[in-house]
Amino acid sequence: MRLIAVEEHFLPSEHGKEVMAGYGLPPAAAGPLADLGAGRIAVMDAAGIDVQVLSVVAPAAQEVPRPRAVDLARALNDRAAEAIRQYPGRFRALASLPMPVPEAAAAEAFRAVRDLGFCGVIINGHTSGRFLDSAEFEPVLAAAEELGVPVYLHPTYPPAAVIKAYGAGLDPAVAALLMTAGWGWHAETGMHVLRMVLGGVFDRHPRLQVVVGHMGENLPFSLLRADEVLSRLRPGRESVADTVRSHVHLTISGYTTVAPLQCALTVFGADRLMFSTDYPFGDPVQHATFLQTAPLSPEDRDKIAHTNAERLFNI
Ligand code: GRE
Ligand code: ZN
Repeated sequence: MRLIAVEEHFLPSEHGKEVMAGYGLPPAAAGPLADLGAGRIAVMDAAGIDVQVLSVVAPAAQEVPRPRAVDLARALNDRAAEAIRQYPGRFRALASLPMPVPEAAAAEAFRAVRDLGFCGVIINGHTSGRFLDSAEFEPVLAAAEELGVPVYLHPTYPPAAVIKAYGAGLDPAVAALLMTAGWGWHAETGMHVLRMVLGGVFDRHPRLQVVVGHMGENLPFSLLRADEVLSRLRPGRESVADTVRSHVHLTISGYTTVAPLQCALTVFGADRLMFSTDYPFGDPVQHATFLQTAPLSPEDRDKIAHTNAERLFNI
């Protein structure tokens, strides 16, 4: 069974300090993130992964002061393009974008997809506290829609006000994890998707497709509750749940237990779910074993393993 993993991170060592300034990475991640060579290919082979869709770890170029963000995003994308050339068929990539300069971000999306052959773009949550329903990001969303590629909406570190409010009174190391991979990232990214719906993004961009990781960033569990509360605000219009289910795809990254998988399948269906491992934060063998052993029909397993990604990302 062909296996395509669609949320797989890298970070060239020469850009590590600049991308992660002010944020902490697990120290063990630095080596695997920087490796786009034989070591990464060996990890993929050991897990039976045929293709990694590469993306720079959050926040990539998003919190770098302009205009430097523009050159940084180009350099990061050029590095991914080099890896694709070096290992034909094993890598594809999502473009990192200089979101602080939206016009340049749109231009970089065009360059990455048209000139470098990338299969989508990745946006790491808010940009200095501003979300994708904000008018300033319209050129970026219009570019993705025109190019016919999905926007991977990945979590990032929370806005300063959130860190202050939710971190108060906690050990800083505990607060840092609670507000990110331990819970907050998933709450915030699910909320970001709902902001996009309520802010009219999908009315303005009816062909736009978004991908969220982490088994749907809490959306499968809470979408119908949100629908009941929020659809009342939009009488006569498509329901919030239907809008989400026609514009959002999910990947499993970091979730390797059956209950969330079944919830995602029940609420979103097998045509909108894809495999990913969140490398190097998730273990590729654990994720691949989960996909192989989870209670799925052969048809659904195939869709999740590769056919959905082939269709959505044109791989
Ligand atoms: C992720 O990309 O999802 C991630 C990080 C850092 C730590 C944990 C994690 O970027 O899941
Ligand atoms: Zn990730």
